[in-house]
Formats: sequence, C-alpha cells, structure tokens
Amino acid sequence: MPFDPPCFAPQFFFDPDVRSIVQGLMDDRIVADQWGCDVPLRGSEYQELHVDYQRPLFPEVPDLALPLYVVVVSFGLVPIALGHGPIEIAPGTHRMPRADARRAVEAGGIAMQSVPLEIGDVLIRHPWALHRGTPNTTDMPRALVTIRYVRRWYADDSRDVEAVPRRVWDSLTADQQSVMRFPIRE
Ligand SMILES: O=C(O)CCC(=O)C(=O)O
Repeated sequence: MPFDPPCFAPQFFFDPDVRSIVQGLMDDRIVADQWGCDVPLRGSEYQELHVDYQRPLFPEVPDLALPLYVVVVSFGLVPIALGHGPIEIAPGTHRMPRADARRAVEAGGIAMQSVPLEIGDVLIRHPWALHRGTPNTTDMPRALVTIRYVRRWYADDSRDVEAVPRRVWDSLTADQQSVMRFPIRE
C-alpha cells in the first residue's frame, strides 16, 4: 500500500487502543513493518487456507510454540458483511502443528469462523492461525487493510514494501516514527 493520501491515514497505524493491545501482546518496542489491502471483487474465489508467517523465527521447527513476535491487525474500509466475503479463521489453530490444523479443518473437526466487520471494528489476530479470504458476492469492492506489527528485533524482508515519502514521514511525531519501520523516500 502506498503511504500517500488517501491510502494512508495516521489513524490506521497509531490508534492508541490498538497500539496498547498490540504492545500488551508483545512488548512496548513493537514496530509496523508491512501493510497491504486485499480488495476482492464480485467473482472472487476462496483463497487457499494459509498462515501469514513467511519466515518463522526458527524455520527448522516452525511449529515451536513461542511467545508472540508478530501480530496482524486488520480493518475494513467498508462494512464487511457475509456477502462481501469476510476473512474466515480456524479458531485455535495458532496453537497446533500445521499438519494437524489442516487435517482438523479439512475433516470438519474445526469449523472456519467468518469475521464480518463493521466500520470501526478491528481484527487482531495471530498470524499462525489458518485463515482465508472468501468470495465477494456483491458489487461492492471489499477493502480489508492489514498491518503487521513485529517485535523490534524480528526482521523479515519476505515482502516488498512501499517507502514513506519524506513529507509524510516529517508530518509524523517522533513517537509515531518510532513505531514505523519502513524505508523513507526523498
Ligand atoms: O482478505 C482476506 O479476507 C484475507 C486476507 C489474508 O488472508 C491475509 O491478510 O493474509
């Protein structure tokens, strides 16, 4: 997502309540390092079930249960009702080995749970929980913004990110800048 208005609004990143929850889940030194927006249109299909870890901390033991070091925050730019194709999450799968989690979902032992969102609702989730986007059956593009927060020491260049234009960067307070880990564009 570009950091130019109208895509970027400081409220997206610096809401004090969301920040305090995310800090409570990890620590006070969290940073946002990726963000994006999924916009399924009418005719979109189910995404493959997936998790959002491109690079687990210890790739040789990806199922190792660890304290949280990545938290994903999502919110709609439009109200997202069932017909708009809300995200579906398999509850509890963040605490399960991947193979077991997939088997449980495929066998129906764990039911996917839709998460419709009103404007102002925020979904804060563990990226290791299996999830997927679902078909949008309406004519309204369904925009879901997602911001990834990580503990400051976790670095992962698994995705290209847009740079923050210098004038946007300079408009942020020192405290706001301290929560952002994105390149700056002159
Ligand atoms: O747009 C959606 O519903 C799914 C988003 C998603 O899977 C993700 O952010 O990883």
